[in-house]
Amino acid sequence: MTTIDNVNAREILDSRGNPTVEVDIVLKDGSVGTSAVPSGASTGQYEAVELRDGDGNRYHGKGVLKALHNITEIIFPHIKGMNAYDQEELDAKLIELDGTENKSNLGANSILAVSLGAAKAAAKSSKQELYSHISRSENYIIPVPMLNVINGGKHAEHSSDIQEFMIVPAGFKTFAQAIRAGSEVYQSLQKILSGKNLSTTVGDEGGFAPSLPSNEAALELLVDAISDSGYECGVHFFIALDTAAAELFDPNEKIYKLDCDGITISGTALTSTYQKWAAKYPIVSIEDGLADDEWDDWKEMTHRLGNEIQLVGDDLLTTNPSRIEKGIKSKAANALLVKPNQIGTLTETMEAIKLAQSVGWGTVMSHRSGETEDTLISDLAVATNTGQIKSGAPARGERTAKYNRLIRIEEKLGASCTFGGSDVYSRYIN
Ligand code: 2PG
Ligand code: MG
Repeated sequence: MTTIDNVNAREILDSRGNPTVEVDIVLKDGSVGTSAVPSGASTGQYEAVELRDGDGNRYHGKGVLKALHNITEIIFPHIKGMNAYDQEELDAKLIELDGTENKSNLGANSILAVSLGAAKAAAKSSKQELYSHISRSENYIIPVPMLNVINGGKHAEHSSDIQEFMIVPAGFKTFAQAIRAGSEVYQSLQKILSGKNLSTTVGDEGGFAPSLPSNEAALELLVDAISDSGYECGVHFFIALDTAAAELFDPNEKIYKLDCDGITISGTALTSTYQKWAAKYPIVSIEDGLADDEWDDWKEMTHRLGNEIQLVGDDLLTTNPSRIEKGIKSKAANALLVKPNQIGTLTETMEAIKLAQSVGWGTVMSHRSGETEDTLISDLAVATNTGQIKSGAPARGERTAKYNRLIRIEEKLGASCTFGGSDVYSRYIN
């Protein structure tokens, strides 16, 4: 048993240049675990609350000094002396101290930094890799990366309505080969865009953000970039989308605005659009294809497309076990996007993953659009066998940090791990 002895908390910058929380958890034996919290832009309305100061004189109101104060003055006195190895007991204490459903009292950013920092400190203290501290296994699965190479929606102005166009290199034997191929396609895409006089500047997640005549034009570009790199669609590479549909939805009119296509469209018609695209392009996964309160439309979409396509709930489910239960019961979605900061503790995140996996749903570990250099999600994906991870483009340090960590984990584990590969999508690809 090693107990928590001290806590340091500081404001650092995330990848968008906004402040965020970083914490050091110091144990009695001197081990230190440092954890930094990411931040979303297309934030779901049911996510746990990210506490911001609202003081216009600092960081345009986005400072996190209150969150730091909550860590050092409110949380620390209650967790000093607690066993860092007992993650569940620590997380239960954090939840109790906050006392709200959505962690609005102390802030999910304060709580998560402590929860994850303690896990890292305990791993250090026991001289284990973080993934094996979180979960021991005989055969770990290295997740398939979903590489977001065209950024739109809230992550890039004047680009596609659909937030993320991802290439999925599932048809490879190892993670390292998959990343290499993904990087090659990313570079080919840049050349194609330059050749067409389209912008090669990038969005928040490192993908290109060209102004395109339609959303479908982005799918054409992906197919071209894959074949220009010498790979085959449907064999080496598949395609995944994150529509982030809540951002396009007008709840009064019950319609989705696709500005790039110049149309407004119902949930049923949007589902038909996905069906049409899936017949033409190797799409294996669509995230937040519909808005987060539209349960009936989600049920319809899952009924119509759920045998052919992984339908991932992000804003719909917010890594929240009670919303996941609802999704399972009502047969809305068939996969979970996992973002630790949507729920606020490691224990609850793992509970959400377990719940989804217990009914055979797919699971995708996820970064946020505002990221830090922290690579915990890579270890967590391996520890919990999510089989898939999205961490943006194979470019920009905060994105590649997660992929590079997985390259190192794969190397270290050697024969004790396998790459998720196309098995992950076996029910969707012939
Ligand atoms: C998403 C995420 C991450 P954000 O919608 O899945 O890609 O974006 O962090 O802005 O919510
Ligand atoms: Mg999403």
